[in-house]
Amino acid sequence: MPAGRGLSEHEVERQFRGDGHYRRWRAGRRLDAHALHARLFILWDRDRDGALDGAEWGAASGWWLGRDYPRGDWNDWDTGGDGVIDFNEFAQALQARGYFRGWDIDTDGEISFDEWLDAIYTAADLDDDGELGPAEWQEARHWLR
Ligand SMILES: [Ca+2]
Ligand SMILES: [Ca+2]
Ligand SMILES: [Ca+2]
Ligand SMILES: [Ca+2]
Repeated sequence: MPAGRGLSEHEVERQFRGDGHYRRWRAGRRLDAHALHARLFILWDRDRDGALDGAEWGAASGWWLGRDYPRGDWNDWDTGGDGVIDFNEFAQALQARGYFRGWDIDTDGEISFDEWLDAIYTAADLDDDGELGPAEWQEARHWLR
């Protein structure tokens, strides 16, 4: 990346097209709402124990929901009240926030590569200046693993 400027969406697209990221999200199927929720759950569940604790939820929700989706309180997510967020609670909370609808711009029920890239880029561009600086890019790579 040239000094003093960040990555444009086109440059980010070049990084991701072909590196298998989007394919992993699709997992051989359509990237529909269930597949999106399933992939996000894996990415939010940093210790991979099958549930989100408060620290995992706090860190991941800030980046993934950003300014576009209301996060709400822990109790809105852990509706069962057992102290962790399981997959069903997670999927319900995202659905209540219109998360999939926000990604599925053409409303055809699945997330295309371009829609996926748009959503990732919007989340990653923390200062909303239309490009990804080194710190923004590093954080995006962290959340996408
Ligand atoms: Ca966990
Ligand atoms: Ca729970
Ligand atoms: Ca779509
Ligand atoms: Ca930026």
